[in-house]
Amino acid sequence: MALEVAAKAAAGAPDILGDCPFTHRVLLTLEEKKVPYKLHLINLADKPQWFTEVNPEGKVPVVKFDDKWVSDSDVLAGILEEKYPEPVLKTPPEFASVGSKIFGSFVTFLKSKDPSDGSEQALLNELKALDEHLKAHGPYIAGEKVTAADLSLAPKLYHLKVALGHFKKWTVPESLTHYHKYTELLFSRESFVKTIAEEKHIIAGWEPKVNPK
Ligand SMILES: N[C@@H](CCC(=O)N[C@@H](CS)C(=O)NCC(=O)O)C(=O)O
Repeated sequence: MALEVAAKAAAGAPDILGDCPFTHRVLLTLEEKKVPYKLHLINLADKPQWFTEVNPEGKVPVVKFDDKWVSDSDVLAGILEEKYPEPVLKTPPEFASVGSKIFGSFVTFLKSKDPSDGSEQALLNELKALDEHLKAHGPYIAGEKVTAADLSLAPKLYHLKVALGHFKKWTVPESLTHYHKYTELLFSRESFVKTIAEEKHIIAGWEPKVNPK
């Protein structure tokens, strides 16, 4: 039976899958494990009553297991690994936190209006560290096979590419060749292509955070 998944709908387009990187991570995990699922698209600007009743925190993603809705993409990735062990996606513990500071650095730089506040350099340092890691261990974070750490990072790196390209005309330096090979591999996976939000929805999602009224 298909698992029920509540996912973010696109801002201003409630019938289209939206731009939440945490929802995307869960969908990637389901796709990689070939678990059938049924999407409930949630308009976060006007949450349906059933959704806030089963999930008072009001965040997506949530997935229904045995009549209970469970939130948080970290928790969900862990449960999916236990319930659907094939293919194994668990990242070896020594690699589990690789790249984990990139999203925070990206958001700080994206929102920054002060070119001398060091936020660009802080992001570059994190991207270079990932590039070095991939050079030593790649092509994926834990080697030849995709694991949970890659599926967590892929949507965030896609947001980085789309949002920094749009709002700052900024791109990751060409010199980070292992990083670029890695994102090409991730973004061309069947699971990713099937679950990706449109660029215009990613941009619309970031707009109020980059240019608050
Ligand atoms: N730690 C959570 C974060 C989930 C999260 O922040 N989701 C956002 C959308 S990307 C959300 O639902 N925000 C609630 C809102 O905008 O009302 C996870 O990993 O699942």
